[in-house]
Amino acid sequence: MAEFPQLHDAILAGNLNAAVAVTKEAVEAGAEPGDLVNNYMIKAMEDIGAKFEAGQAYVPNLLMAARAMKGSLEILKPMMQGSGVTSMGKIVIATVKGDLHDIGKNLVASMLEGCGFEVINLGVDQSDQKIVDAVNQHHPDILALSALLTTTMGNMKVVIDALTSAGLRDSVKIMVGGAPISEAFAKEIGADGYSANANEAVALAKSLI
Ligand code: B12
Repeated sequence: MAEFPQLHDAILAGNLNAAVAVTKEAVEAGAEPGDLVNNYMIKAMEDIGAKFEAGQAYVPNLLMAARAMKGSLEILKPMMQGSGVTSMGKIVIATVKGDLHDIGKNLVASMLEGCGFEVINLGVDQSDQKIVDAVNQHHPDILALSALLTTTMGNMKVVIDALTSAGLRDSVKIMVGGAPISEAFAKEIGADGYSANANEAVALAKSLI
């Protein structure tokens, strides 16, 4: 199987043009989107995160890496989406208030869409009120919440409490994820499920429905 280390390096360096070019080349060479995402792209984001933590990279580097990752994902997204003819169920997905991280959430959304779910992606920094309004409006089978910061993960509980107050908690299953989230945390806040990555998120969504 062909290897594409340049894809990892382009995202790590935050080089959007190179990331897009290598992604296109890889697709033309017959690479599987899942292979590119899991083996090169996510690895590059982990590596830039580790550099940031070690003081060897700064916020602009994170932003550039994120932009390159998104550029590659845009090319792969159509290949990850199914025919959309039948729906496995409806999912509203959002990153909670105060949190601007959306790469993982969008990856989860793309995988879910690819596996036949109808996905309504609310975006980042979504308040409990906005999320409650969306649940009220769309009546999803599942609400999927993402948080990447230890300072914002508590807002998942705020959303669950707001749904309970609005009398909507029992109408929707709630799944949560993001780097600082764990199974234990999901249980603690009263969510119905947690998964560590986009592949497992699909299996989880199927099991919840
Ligand atoms: C890119 C990035 C940014 C970008 C985000 C761009 C964007 N559009 O998303 C920018 C530059 C904006 C950013 C800003 C900040 N960031 Co930042 N960021 C990252 C970085 C490097 C990568 C995140 C990422 O995209 N990973 C790749 C994706 C694919 O992985 P993922 O998000 O974890 O998602 C997967 C799973 O978690 C799961 N998942 C995710 N969501 C969901 C949802 C559900 C329902 C399910 C089931 C699964 C699931 O599936 C996904 C796919 O497999 C991480 C480091 C890291 N290694 O995580 C730091 C990191 C998250 N950031 C961090 C920090 C500190 C910040 C800032 C505070 C920095 C600053 N001083 O300004 C700000 C906060 C801004 C804000 N208010 O949100 C810290 C968080 C520390 C902590 N414990 O809270 C990290 C861990 C870096 C570090 N090592 O210190 N960041």
